[in-house]
Amino acid sequence: MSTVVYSIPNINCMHCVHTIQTEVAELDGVKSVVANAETRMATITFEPPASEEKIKSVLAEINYPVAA
Ligand SMILES: [Cu+2]
Repeated sequence: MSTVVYSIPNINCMHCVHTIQTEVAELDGVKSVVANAETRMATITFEPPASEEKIKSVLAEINYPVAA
């Protein structure tokens, strides 16, 4: 099990938080997703077959790319 914390500058309201939490949670292996509109961060806990690469790819697809 791994936990990552990503900075996602596009998060700006509770709708963004909901979208991110719903979409990332659909990935197989993702155990929890907590996004925060104030800090613009998301904390994601996952295990295989989920991976950082897959999570970042979902976030980019839904228009919430992780800050470099
Ligand atoms: Cu929003």
